[in-house]
Amino acid sequence: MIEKKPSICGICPGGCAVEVTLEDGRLVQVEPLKGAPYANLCVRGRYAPEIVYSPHRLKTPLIRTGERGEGKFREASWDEALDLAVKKMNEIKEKDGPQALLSHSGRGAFEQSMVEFCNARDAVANRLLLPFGSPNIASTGSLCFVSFGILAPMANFGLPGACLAPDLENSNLIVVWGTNPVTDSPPVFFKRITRAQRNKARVIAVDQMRCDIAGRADQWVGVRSGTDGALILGLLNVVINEKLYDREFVENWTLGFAELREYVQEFTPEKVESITWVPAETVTALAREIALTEGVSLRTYTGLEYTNSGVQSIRALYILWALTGNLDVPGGLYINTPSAQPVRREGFEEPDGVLPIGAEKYPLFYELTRCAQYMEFPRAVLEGKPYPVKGLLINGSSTLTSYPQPEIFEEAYRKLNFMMVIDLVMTRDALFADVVLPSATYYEINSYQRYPDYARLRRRVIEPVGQSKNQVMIIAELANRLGYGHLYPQSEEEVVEKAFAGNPALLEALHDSSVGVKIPVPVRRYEKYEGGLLRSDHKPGFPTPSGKMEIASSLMARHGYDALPVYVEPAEGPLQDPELYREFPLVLNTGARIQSTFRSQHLNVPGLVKLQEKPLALINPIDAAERGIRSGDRVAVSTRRGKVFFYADVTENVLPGQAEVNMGGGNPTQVEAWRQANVNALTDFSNRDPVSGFPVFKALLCQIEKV
Ligand SMILES: Nc1nc2c(c(=O)[nH]1)N[C@H]1C(S)=C(S)[C@@H](COP(=O)(O)OP(=O)(O)OC[C@H]3O[C@@H](n4cnc5c(=O)[nH]c(N)nc54)[C@H](O)[C@@H]3O)O[C@H]1N2
Ligand SMILES: Nc1nc2c(c(=O)[nH]1)N[C@H]1C(S)=C(S)[C@@H](COP(=O)(O)OP(=O)(O)OC[C@H]3O[C@@H](n4cnc5c(=O)[nH]c(N)nc54)[C@H](O)[C@@H]3O)O[C@H]1N2
Ligand code: SF4
Ligand SMILES: [Mo]
Repeated sequence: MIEKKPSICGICPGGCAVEVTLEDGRLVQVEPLKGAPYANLCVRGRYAPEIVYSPHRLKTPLIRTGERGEGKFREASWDEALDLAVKKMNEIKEKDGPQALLSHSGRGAFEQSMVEFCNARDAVANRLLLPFGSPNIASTGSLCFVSFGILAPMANFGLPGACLAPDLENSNLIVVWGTNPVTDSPPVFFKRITRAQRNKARVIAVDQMRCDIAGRADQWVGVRSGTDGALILGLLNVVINEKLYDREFVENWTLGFAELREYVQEFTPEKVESITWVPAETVTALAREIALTEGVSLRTYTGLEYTNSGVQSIRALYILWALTGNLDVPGGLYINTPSAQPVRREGFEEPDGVLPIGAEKYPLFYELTRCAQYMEFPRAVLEGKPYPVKGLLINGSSTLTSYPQPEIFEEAYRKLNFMMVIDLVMTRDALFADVVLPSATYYEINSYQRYPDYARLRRRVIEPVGQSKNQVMIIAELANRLGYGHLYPQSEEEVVEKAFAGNPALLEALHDSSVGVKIPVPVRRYEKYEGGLLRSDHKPGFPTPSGKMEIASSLMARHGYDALPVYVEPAEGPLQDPELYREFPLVLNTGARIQSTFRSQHLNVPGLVKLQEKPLALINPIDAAERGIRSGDRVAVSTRRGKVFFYADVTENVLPGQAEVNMGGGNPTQVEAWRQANVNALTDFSNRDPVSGFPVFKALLCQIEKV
């Protein structure tokens, strides 16, 4: 029997509206849902049938029988596996204290009900361990999003990044800086940018390579990886010295302008050219265009996060937007009023008297996320600093492919008393676990999806594969066994009811609708800082300690960082380490997204692998010619840390002197070429942004040779 149903894509948390085709109850095809809002469908979504029925899916709980990392397991029942997990957790608690357990969640744990019922807000760390007594909740927020989405905007404006939304529809100029919206999931910004471009908005992309969006932009500004901070200070130099800034805004709403004016003097366009490789004329022209165009919006994301001055560079970028009169004006960087989404906090207070690991080393990260910084996990396990950690729970994350120098994390995993992994497939992390639990995909669960202006129910499309379960229910079962199940919903029905508890009429409408229901959105108001709309006391200004936009940030200063958005050269870079540069003469950038994979995922799905069978190292024709390299050649990419093999893609899309290398390889179920190519064996565990603790993934040095 063939059946078509409206549904929500179940492959990533993007929540695209789709129509699924079922043949005798089996998912066979996915298409965009015609006429519905948010009906995007990326190539990964199209391959859903191959993904959900992959032979690599975990089917039952597993208990380790061999050595850690060896991959020997036996099947177990849910009861046996969960009982064992809870027994081990309680043993650690008794012997070493509850803080000796840490949880880490990642990109597989972002489904909305998971985020809202199981995670701490913003940093998406699973808070299961808080009632257990441990403050050690961590997530990929230790290396993603938090710099751009929390630390930088909070230091400047007292607002999270979610409040800063480019008003693309009204822009005359759109600057896309260090992000490739084509790979967003879903690509909502990309669609909006394309539409704006058709309506005559000019688009400029500032990127270390000619990424998709840069190829479609009116202008690509190619910048040496990791040097955006200098470029932005150079733009500020021109804007300030040519008096192109918004004087009224500076006088009334900023703190620290005079110090900034003095600091940017050294960043002349000529000096900036020598640092960033962006021609001095381009620096001057770009500064003038941003300052003189009315309605300039900005979209940025991860491209600036992974350098030695990541947080500061992002702060500088937002400051440039504000000073050029582009903050909260039509066509500019619009400020959404802080949202009043329900936060389920009851029973989830942080335990007293013990801070999560990383809190002392990265105090601002801790203050604003209340999470552990996972980069400090190996030290806690291997050196007992700041105190010993003995147990680890991982959900929806592949840390050994996503964190730098996986061998350091592996060494820590070998020393643990207990480790558990919840995933769809056997990851390299899972090989080290005592207990491995099979998660269902989002096609196999009941839940809901809220968009800014729309809501839908997620209705189970197919039965869970094998004995896999909805991860929210797995967490709830663990909580039950730990004695605090009352803090969690006990069924999927309860999840949905609780999610819309504040709006029963909406829930009723959702139950009656197969495609979803519109939600009213507040009318737009600009320059909200003047009208007291940003602060909880309704006074004019920003919700910062001074009430101003803090160019000189009191929050940064209070934690011992530079108050100004200072630029620091990449620690492993041509200017900072000329001797190393002779040995490793290419600037190394890693991990720009490709469409067919999602970080380490889908490299075991034949249809998607076919789209890019091999992990690539992108290199400019000039550098390739010097090395006798042609596209398709097997090449060794080496850094101070090691050597990994990739395949060359010789392309003008990367700047001469620089290389872009694919990320995601290194997991046991992946096809051979990718499995052998974990780029993070080349990146550096110790080289970090001192504010966020994020690893410097995007500004390193390498050599590439033909094999
Ligand atoms: N060198 C370099 N390294 C990087 C980056 C880079 O650009 N360069 N990017 C960084 C970034 S931005 C991030 S966010 C991290 C990615 O960090 P991770 O979150 O570790 O990334 P993924 O590889 O996507 O791993 C997600 C895991 O979740 C599983 N999963 C998928 N769906 C589900 C589900 O429904 N339930 C459960 N339980 N599991 C599920 C998948 O099988 C997969 O194993 O990597 C970082 N690492
Ligand atoms: N298909 C697909 N989609 C994904 C993911 C995936 O793995 N696959 N990952 C998801 C995740 S975890 C995240 S966090 C988001 C991230 O979303 P984005 O931040 O948009 O990620 P990218 O597409 O890698 O775009 C980053 C851009 O920054 C550029 N860049 C890198 N370093 C620098 C630099 O130093 N300066 C400048 N100016 N540019 C630089 C890169 O060349 C790249 O074009 O995407 C998500 N979407
Ligand atoms: S972006 Fe995510 S939700 Fe949308 S189609 Fe792709 S995989 Fe599915
Ligand atoms: Mo990410």
